[in-house]
This record gives sequence, C-alpha cells and structure tokens, in this order.
Amino acid sequence: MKLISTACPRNCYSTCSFKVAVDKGKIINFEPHPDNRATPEGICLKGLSYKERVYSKDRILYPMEKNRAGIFKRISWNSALKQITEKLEYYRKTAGPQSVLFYESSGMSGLLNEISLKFWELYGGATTSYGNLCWPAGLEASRLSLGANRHNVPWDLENARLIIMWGKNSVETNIQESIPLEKALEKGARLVVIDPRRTPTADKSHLLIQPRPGTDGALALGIAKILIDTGHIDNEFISNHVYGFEEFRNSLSSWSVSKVEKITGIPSPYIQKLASWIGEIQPMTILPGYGMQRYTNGGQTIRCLLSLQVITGNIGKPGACWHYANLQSYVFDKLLEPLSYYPSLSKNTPFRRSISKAKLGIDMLAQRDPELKMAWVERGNPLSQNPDTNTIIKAFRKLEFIVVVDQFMTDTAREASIILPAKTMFEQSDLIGSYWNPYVQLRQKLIEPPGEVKPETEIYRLLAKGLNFSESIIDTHFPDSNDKAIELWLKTKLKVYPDLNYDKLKEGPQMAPNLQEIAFEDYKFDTPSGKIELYSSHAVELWKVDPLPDYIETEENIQENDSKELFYFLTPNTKNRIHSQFGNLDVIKQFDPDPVLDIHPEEAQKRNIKNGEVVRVFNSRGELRIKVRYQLGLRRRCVFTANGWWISEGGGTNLLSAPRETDMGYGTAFHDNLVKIEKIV
Ligand SMILES: Nc1nc2c(c(=O)[nH]1)N[C@H]1C(S)=C(S)[C@@H](COP(=O)(O)OP(=O)(O)OC[C@H]3O[C@@H](n4cnc5c(=O)[nH]c(N)nc54)[C@H](O)[C@@H]3O)O[C@H]1N2
Ligand SMILES: Nc1nc2c(c(=O)[nH]1)N[C@H]1C(S)=C(S)[C@@H](COP(=O)(O)OP(=O)(O)OC[C@H]3O[C@@H](n4cnc5c(=O)[nH]c(N)nc54)[C@H](O)[C@@H]3O)O[C@H]1N2
Ligand SMILES: [Mo]
Repeated sequence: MKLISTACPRNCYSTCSFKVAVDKGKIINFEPHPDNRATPEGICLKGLSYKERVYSKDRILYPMEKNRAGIFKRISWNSALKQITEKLEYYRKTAGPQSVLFYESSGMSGLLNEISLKFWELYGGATTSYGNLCWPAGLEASRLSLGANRHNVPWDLENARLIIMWGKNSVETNIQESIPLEKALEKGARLVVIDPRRTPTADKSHLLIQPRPGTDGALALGIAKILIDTGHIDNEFISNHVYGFEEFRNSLSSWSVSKVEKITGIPSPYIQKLASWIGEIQPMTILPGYGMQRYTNGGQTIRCLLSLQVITGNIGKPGACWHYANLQSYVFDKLLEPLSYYPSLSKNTPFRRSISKAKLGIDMLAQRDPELKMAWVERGNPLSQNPDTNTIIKAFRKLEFIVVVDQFMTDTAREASIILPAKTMFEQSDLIGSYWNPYVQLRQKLIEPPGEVKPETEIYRLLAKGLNFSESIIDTHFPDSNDKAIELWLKTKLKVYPDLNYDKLKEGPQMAPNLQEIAFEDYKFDTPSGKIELYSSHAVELWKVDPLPDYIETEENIQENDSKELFYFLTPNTKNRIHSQFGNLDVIKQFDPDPVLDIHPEEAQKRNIKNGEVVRVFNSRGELRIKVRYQLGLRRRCVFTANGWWISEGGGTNLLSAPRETDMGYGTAFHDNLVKIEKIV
C-alpha cells in the first residue's frame, strides 16, 4: 500500500491537500496532509465520498451514442472519434469553425485545461464563452479598488478581533475556515454574520443582520457615513494610501440611519451597533462571500463594503484584511480563469467568437454568420448551472450535433449526441492553485482510469491526429504524457520559480512564490493612482458605473411593504455538494435525499402550505415543483433552495433564474430573481 499526496481540484475555497492510500491500483482511504497549514484536518464529506464517486455504478466508462429512440448505447472510441472528426470537418467546411461552440466551466481545475482551448484555436477557431458563473463581479470590484486580488493567509484570521462574514456561509462553503475562525473566537473576537438566512455560520455569530437581498451596498454606505461623522476613521492611512476620499465623503451626504433602515429593512439599533463595532474594534477582517455579488448591482455592492475596510485603515496588517479572493497561488495559469472576464478576452478575435455564460441560451440562439450547429461541452453542466435553463434547452435542441465529456449522466449529458467518459482527479496529474490558501499543488495521478476513460488531453491528441494536424504541432501542443508535460513545463519556469519543482510538489503543497502572507503589507497598489481607489475612473471606462461606490436597486426587487405575492429566490451553495457534483452519490443522498425549499412558517401558513408539502414555485421563466421545509431563521419574503440539484432529480433552480450579467466582471446575477409560490390543489 502506498500513501500518495494530492489535492482537491473542485471549485471550492478550501482546495484541501490530502494523502490517499492506494493498494493494488485501487483507492482505499484518505488522510489529512499535515503540510497544508490551511487544511490540516483533512477532507470533508464530499472528499470522503470520492471513493464512491470514482467507482460508482453510475459512472460513464465508455463512449456512448444516442440512437434515434433517444437511448444511449456504448460505442467504440474509434467510432466516436471518427464521427466527431467527420462532423468537425463538415461544419468547418460548410459553416465555418465558429459554428462550433466550445463550452467549458469550473468542474475540474488544472493547468492542462489550457490544452482544450489550444485545440479549438488550431481547429481554426470556435465560438467560446466569456464571463463566469461564479465570482467575477466581486473580483473586478476588488481589483479596481486594490489593484489585485490578494488576501492574508487563511490562518491569519485568528488575529482578527472583529470578523464580518458578509454574504459568506463559510461553515458550509469553506469548511476549513472554521479552524482559524474558532481560534479567533476563543481569543475573544466578535463575529458578525450578514445574510438574509440564518445559516450554520450565523449560529456561531454574536450579531446576525438579515438585510433585504441586494441592499448590502446601502448598509455599507450608511455605516461609512456614521464612521466619518463620528471620526472613527484612520485619517493617516487615508491620506497616505487612499485616492478619492473627499469625493467619497461628499457623496454620502444624503445617507442616514433611517434611510438605511428603510432600504435594507434592518432595524436601526442593529445598524448603529454594527457601526460602533466597526468603528471601535480593531483589527477587522471582512470576509465578503460571493453571495451578494450575484445581483445586478453586485460589483458596486462589493465596492461599498470594501470602503469600510479602507476608511478604517484595516488593510496590510495582521488580522486586518479584505478577504475576498487570494490569487497568489495562480502562478501557472496563462489564461487565468478568473481573468477571463477582462474585456480584452471577451472581445471576438479572428479565431474566437465569444458569447456570454450568463446569457448562454439567448446568445446561442442569437448567433448568425454562422449559426451554431454543434457544441462541445466539458467540465460544465450548463443545463443545471447557468441561468434560464428553458432557453438553454431550446438552444441545445436546435443544434445538430452535441458532444459532452462528463463522468455522469447529467442534465447536459442527456442532451448529447455522443458522450465521452471523463477522468476523475485521481486518473491524471495536473497543477492547481487555490483562491483561498496560498499553495501551489500537484494533483497526482494515483490510479489508471477505469473502463475506457481518457483524460481530455488524450482525447484532443487523438482528434488532432484525426484532423491531420502536423506532427510537430501535435508534439508541441498535445503531449502524450501529462506528467512529462508538467515536469517539462516546471523546468522552463524554474528560473522564475526556483522552489517549485516536480519532486517537491509530489511530496505536498508548496507555498506560492513571492507570497505576501499579509496582503498589501508593502502598501503597493497596482491601480492607476498607485493608491487604493475609492474613486475609480477605470470603473467608469470599463463598466459604465459610478466612479464611486454607490447603491442602486437590483433589477428585480421587492420593496419592504410590497403586497405582491413575490419572494426573493435565493439559491446559494450548500455543504454536501459542489454545485451539480456529488449529490447523485448514495453516501450524500443519505443526508440530502431530495431538494427542498426553505420558507418562513408564517409565510407558508398564510398560503395554507404545510411543512413537507410539494408546492409550485414559478415565474415567467419557468417552474419548479419542490417540497417545502419550514425555516424560522429565514428573512420573510425570501425562500431558499441550494443550486445544483439536477432536473432529473426534481431540482433545477435555474429554470427560474434570469439570463442577466452583473454590473461588472461579466458575472451572473443568479439571486436577482423573484418567484411566486403556489399550493398545488
Ligand atoms: N460545500 C460547498 N462548498 C463550496 C461550493 C459548493 O457548492 N459547496 N462552491 C464553491 C464555490 S464555486 C463558490 S462560488 C463558493 C461560494 O460560497 P459563498 O461565498 O459562501 O457564497 P454563496 O454560497 O453563493 O452565498 C453565501 C451566502 O450569501 C447569502 N446571500 C444571498 N443574497 C445575499 C444578499 O443580498 N446579502 C447578503 N449579505 N447575503 C446574501 C446566501 O444566503 C448565502 O448564505 O463556495 C465554494 N465552496
Ligand atoms: N442558481 C444558481 N446557480 C448557480 C450558482 C448559484 O449560486 N445559484 N452558483 C454558480 C457558481 S458559483 C458556479 S462556480 C457554477 C458551477 O457550475 P459548473 O462550472 O458547471 O460546475 P459543476 O456543477 O461543479 O461541474 C460541472 C460538471 O463537470 C464535470 N466534471 C468534473 N470533473 C471533470 C473533468 O475532469 N472533465 C470533464 N469533462 N468534466 C468534469 C462534473 O461531473 C459536472 O457535471 O454554478 C453556478 N450556478
Ligand atoms: Mo462558484
């Protein structure tokens, strides 16, 4: 038996390191990896369920083709590749390469994903997608203000005296963060949670503030006004490091506690209390999650929150941190996934036409010259995870030929003409970073892929041969050994990153080169002014928003005393799944057998809806039938269900969401989404 070090490549803050016991080519067990200071206690339930995931009876192990009756039948790789190359040649000749959509998302991270895009470039181009379903509004807001996305190392949280989890449900979505959080609480730190839901994270807090969804910007601006009026700001920090403070201060003149109360629905004593804690308790770390940037005002909201961190001088010191995303370990990604929101990358290039991830369905249908004929989907499940599912279904069904590369029969895979079996993290090596911990990691190949599974790199190599790419192109861009490719790649980078070498990475996580443990401790900000920008002309130029952080209502909203029968439909992430992954496994189903909709009991009773009853949730975009669960901790007029449940399992939250981008970063405004709820009679 061998114990081999590896790291979890899911799109999740924690990016845990662990050791896997492998015996006779089979995965036996998992152990924590002590070298990762951020994830020392080992993996979560999802991580433990990998054993079932890899060997699941439901896993797709062979290429499959849909027959005329709509049933998938196993076919040989030769037949699959032959059909795919023929289609690729045919559409390139008859309609042009951009009639093929290459859609990828965040199902598996790794440096080798670059090879996919290279293939499509060498094919002659393709239609690709821009933007991101996840975090880009907040990334862009933070970048505009601070010049980079960087935060203190996770274990520094224990130095904070005031911790604000703002739209982040860390206990479920960043399980490893509980370790430094508990330490900070033991040392006497105060925890504030700001969330319309009483989450498991809120259960640990000293103060829970439940705003009307999408109004956090107003809360932050009102507090900024109080802090400035009462002199609870760091004038020295501001004069040395902040650009645009005067303009910011002047812009706040109309704000008052009663205005904040009216907009957010938060009783004024809570607003006052939060303001006094922020003014008086140092150092403060705000952990803005990705929840409240999933609105049409998401980017500006994040800039409002960040202003509190800035005017109180809580940047560049232990325990004082704007904890949004830490991209310091993303040293390898050339086409940095998080940067794919930059306008330059979203623009069409001769080889690449780009459509919006947030508006995938309508954009797919709108393409002309050429119209889309074929799609290739990998590492993504757009029928479940992108907004406006009904339009996406329509757009997929209009295509002539669809290839989906996946491990399971997802909603998207069901739409395929041909499904190709995808590898798991244990069947191919790759390099990964993390947006939370500061390590570069090697995800090591531990076992041979089961059945006839091939990693994408190999599939592309075979397709490149089938399409008669020249031998030198194939050898340069489609390496026959992934490990060799990574080793070679590391060697070419050795000069830049002398401490990152393959042998060390095989042993465990390695600190990112040039890591700032305390982000911005040098007070260098890569912004046009070289200071932290409260006033940003780039924000205006790039996104046509106000140069200052401002508050505007979200596109869909319910005012406090609105009598219409509408609810905010909140669909964030949850403990035992990563989006559309893991929920299909028996080990997870024991805990989460069915999708449920949380509703405040009084709101339910008003509508004569009983706990456990199936209701109709609907709007103009679609409907969902789902079981109700009473939840006292929820803000009235909000309902909650986790995203990621497949339509085929009775889920499909995005049947109801609108295809809308955020105000900056080409993100996706998932929660900007109102629904009605009806008893089924
Ligand atoms: N277990 C698990 N962990 C995960 C993931 C997963 O699917 N499962 N996904 C990973 C990924 S890709 C991401 S992006 C992160 C996201 O993880 P988080 O940063 O925690 O973000 P969300 O889960 O989207 O939302 C967090 C909270 O925001 C609240 N919220 C919604 N609207 C508002 C609002 O207007 N104001 C405020 N203040 N709060 C609001 C929601 O109720 C929710 O509790 O988690 C990562 N970690
Ligand atoms: N309503 C609503 N929708 C949301 C969100 C929300 O808050 N509300 N959150 C959004 C967020 S934050 C995110 S990050 C997205 C995530 O959405 P996606 O990026 O689509 O991610 P997943 O559902 O995690 O995984 C997609 C697929 O990748 C497959 N996969 C895993 N590994 C591999 C591999 O190596 N190769 C291939 N080919 N496939 C693989 C999995 O089996 C899975 O079917 O969802 C978004 N959707
Ligand atoms: Mo995400």
